Amino acid sequence: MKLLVTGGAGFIGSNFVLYMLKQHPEYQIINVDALTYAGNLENLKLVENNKNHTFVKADITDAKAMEELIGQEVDIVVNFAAESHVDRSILEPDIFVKTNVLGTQVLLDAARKHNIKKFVQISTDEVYGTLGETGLFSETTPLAPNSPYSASKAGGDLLVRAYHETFGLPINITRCSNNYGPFQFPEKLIPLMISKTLADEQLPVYGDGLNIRDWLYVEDHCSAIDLVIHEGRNGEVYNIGGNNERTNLQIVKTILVQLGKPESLITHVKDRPGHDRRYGIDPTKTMTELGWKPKHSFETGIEKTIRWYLDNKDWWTRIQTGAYLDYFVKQYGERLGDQE
Ligand code: NAD
Ligand code: TDX
Repeated sequence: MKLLVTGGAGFIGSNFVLYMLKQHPEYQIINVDALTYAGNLENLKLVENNKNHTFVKADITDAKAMEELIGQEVDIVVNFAAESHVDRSILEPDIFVKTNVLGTQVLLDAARKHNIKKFVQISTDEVYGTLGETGLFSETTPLAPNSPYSASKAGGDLLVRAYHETFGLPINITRCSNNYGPFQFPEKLIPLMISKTLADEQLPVYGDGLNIRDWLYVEDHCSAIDLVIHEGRNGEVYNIGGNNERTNLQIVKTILVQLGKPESLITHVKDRPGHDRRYGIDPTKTMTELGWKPKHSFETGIEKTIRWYLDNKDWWTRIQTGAYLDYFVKQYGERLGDQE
């Protein structure tokens, strides 16, 4: 089996490559990534010398490059490549449309041309918009994205659906809740708060901190995708989540307790525009149809994650330089001067 994994130097993509080469050592993986600010080859050190892993630096919007790669007898395309950070999409929506919509369409065309066996689109629960205090997102919840990021992901999903309906391309779409774990770029809530807590810096909590996210340890997301690849029914969408809803304040306080730091580090800052209040995934279909079950509770997952960031300080301190710092000032400079 030959897989083309896009975005495999990013957070979930690199975890997935490592997971698949462990679960299926005989599979061949072509890993294509443009190495944007979020792509980091250090994540793939463990498989650097693995003959079944080939890394290619290329952009998924490059039609010629994608056709050449998929033309190498690829069986399955798993598309992780994306611009993934909501705050960045508010500052710079255009690159989100380019990568998440156009990039997906370029891949779909190449996949169609070479008659691949399946195209798996890695999407997100954010395409469903926001929930009130009750209810959960199911696969039939209407799409109602609220940020340029989630709108661009929904656009990608709709193209995947259309290529299935119009051209008969075999596809699955997965929609997972918030992931956390090793190799997550320290702009996202959990690694950002861990790194700032360790530096005794202010912890910027948006608004009242009572927005709710549904958290899943990244390895459990990878095991679900593995099942979708092998067992997913053609044309179907699968929601992935572990029923671990927490407010942002609960997350931050958990990190503070585990690192033995005071709550006085918490700083409420101006809210994210269009900030979705609550996400919650109903994973029943993935669990009953595919037999998927997450291995980690939030408690075991967060403990493992904090341990990883403690043990791999070099990894994230190296990231905290150059382009990342420029972005950091643009994103937080104003907010930290505008405390509530
Ligand atoms: P990430 O930002 O860590 O990684 C994205 C990767 O894609 C990076 O390695 C980057 O270099 C690469 N990339 C970006 N633009 C590219 C392009 N034009 N061509 C080729 N490569 C490109 O993101 P992540 O958190 O690992 O998310 C991976 C996927 O999972 C995304 O599609 C995201 O929408 C989805 N998702 C993420 C979460 C989450 O909580 N992080 C939850 C559900 C779904
Ligand atoms: O500094 C912060 N302070 C804060 O209060 C940051 C970075 C975030 N937050 C809040 C905003 C959200 O309510 O924490 C919550 C989580 O924020 P992010 O880590 O930015 O994630 P989110 O916006 O929920 O989106 C994530 O989950 C779904 C991923 O980034 C997406 O790629 C994925 O699709």
